[in-house]
Amino acid sequence: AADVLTFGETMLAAQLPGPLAVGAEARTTIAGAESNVAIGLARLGHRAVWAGLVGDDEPGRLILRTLRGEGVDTSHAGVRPEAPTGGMLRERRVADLVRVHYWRRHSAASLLAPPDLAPALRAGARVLHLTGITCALGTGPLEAVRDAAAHAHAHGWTVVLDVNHRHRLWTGEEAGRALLPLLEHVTVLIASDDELPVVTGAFAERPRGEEAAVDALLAAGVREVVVKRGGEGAAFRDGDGSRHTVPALRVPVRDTVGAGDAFCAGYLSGLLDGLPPERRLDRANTLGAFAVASDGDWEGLPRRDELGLLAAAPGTTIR
Ligand code: ADP
Ligand code: KDG
Repeated sequence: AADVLTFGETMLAAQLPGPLAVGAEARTTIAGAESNVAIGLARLGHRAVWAGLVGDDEPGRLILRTLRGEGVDTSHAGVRPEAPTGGMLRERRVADLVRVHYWRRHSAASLLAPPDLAPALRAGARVLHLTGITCALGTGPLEAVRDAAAHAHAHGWTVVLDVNHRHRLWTGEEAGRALLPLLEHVTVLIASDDELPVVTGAFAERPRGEEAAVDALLAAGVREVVVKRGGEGAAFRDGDGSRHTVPALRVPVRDTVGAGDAFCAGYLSGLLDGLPPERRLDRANTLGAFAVASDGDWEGLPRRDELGLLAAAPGTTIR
């Protein structure tokens, strides 16, 4: 069986070093939070399955070819001729300000429904990885997430939910309504500190602090809560009362997009390797640092033998 099953929308992505409106040249690649996680895991030698839908088009072929080339299992991915693969464009507007545009409405990925996942769920995995992005794609994808979470929970898999709030896709209230009912199935919840209100239903009331938000999540039955704090690192708490905080690695920042997904891949890798919480956070921070210190979401992620690379002195040439 697989180590990790994940699914969601992967898009054709164009990366522009300047504004589109004046004709900046683009680099084409693929982007998608779940496939970023799958690639991060595959690079570390874990068996990751990505089970999303693409269109029967060139972007779809680029996505499947890239994932296969990275060693991600796509045997449960689907091709849908009736809808196109989604797309996104990222323009570096000024130095460190990046603007994102999506073309994902009515995309092949948004056609996902529970039957699409049945074979992958039957095949089994140790961990199910879910994100809030998939839940935001429509009622079919949300139902697919719900069914997968219930199935995985019932079969004793570890269920990991990364909140990954995308305010371009839905509001915090909408996200809360979709995500709160999932919590009963969630083993590990991963969120940025600013995303916590989405999953505690607190956006409508007075905002709660991080401590109270994590209390609420643990009370809802989540076993572990992992909070990402950007350049500050990350924190962990579980239902048994243990807590850990681990600082981020100090690296030059090139491109922060994808840091959260890399972090998640690192955390899952640590879980699969049976590491204790503090060392899971270490590996998560290490992958997050690789993502921010390199261009692209996933291109710069480490293989297992490269995990120690960031400890080298700045400016080192590896010969
Ligand atoms: P997201 O990308 O989901 O918003 P964060 O910005 O919190 O998530 O970043 C995720 C993780 O990436 C952090 O917890 C940390 O491990 C790493 N990270 C983010 N920013 C930096 C940074 N400036 N330097 C080093 N590591 C970083
Ligand atoms: O986490 C990185 C993602 O933002 C990117 O790969 C595309 O899935 C994506 C999204 O919805 O923004």
